[in-house]
Amino acid sequence: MAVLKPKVLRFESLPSTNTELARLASEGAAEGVSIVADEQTAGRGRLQRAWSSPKGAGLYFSILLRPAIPQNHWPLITFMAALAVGDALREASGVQTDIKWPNDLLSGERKICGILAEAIETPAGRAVIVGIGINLTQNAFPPELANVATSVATSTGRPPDRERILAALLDALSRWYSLLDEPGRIVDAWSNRSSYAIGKLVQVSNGDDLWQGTTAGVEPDGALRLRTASGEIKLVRAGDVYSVRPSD
Ligand code: BT5
Repeated sequence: MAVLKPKVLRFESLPSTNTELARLASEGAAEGVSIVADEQTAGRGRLQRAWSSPKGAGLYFSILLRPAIPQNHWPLITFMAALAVGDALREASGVQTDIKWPNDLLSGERKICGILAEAIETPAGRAVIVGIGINLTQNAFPPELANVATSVATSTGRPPDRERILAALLDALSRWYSLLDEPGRIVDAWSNRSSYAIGKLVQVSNGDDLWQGTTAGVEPDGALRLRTASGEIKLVRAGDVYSVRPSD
């Protein structure tokens, strides 16, 4: 069982907490070293997308992990982080969340948190940087996020307490990380908390292909099972999932 001892470094402003932590990891930083920044000037999502990170409006956090699990289970690191964020938001601010495969937390069907797990090579071996962006307020969001994003302040109607959420997140990450070598427990817990795991009509795009189907659970390695209209099961390992209303 892996024991995680987070150690938090704080910055006023960084291009990206993931990028800075990757730099520290390449210089030999230990597992558990974490970064929090008040703002990011080049916050990133997947596929070089931008993560809006205005000053004071979010918890912009990254943690360095060196998991001793088989490579094919590494997608479960994103699952374990999503479980930890869900716990932290519930415990520290009373926000209930849904998980959208593979890396989003939703509140009221809008994105409140995104997770970016990036594997890197370091002198001490392969490592992963898990970046977590939680929206605390949304006053400074760009207009294009108005209909897709939400924040702790909007969900609760109260000013969010960043330090309390951070403390709860560190505790929850330590708890879930210790279960990473029991993939079945991570997948079961994730499936219980995700309305996207089973029976959801969705479209999945992975750049080249667009599929429509009904979700049919996740594989032990985190791949999403999609049942298409012809009854075929496709395994989705990367892509974006969109909920579809039956009349669409
Ligand atoms: C993600 O990517 O959701 C991963 C986001 C990870 C951000 C954290 S913050 C700390 C660490 N340092 C970094 O540089 N990154 C990590 P993806 O699934 O690709 O979603 C990106 C999309 O979400 C964008 O294209 C926008 O549509 C939308 N988006 C951007 N900023 C957002 C925000 N603050 N809240 C909600 N949605 C946002």
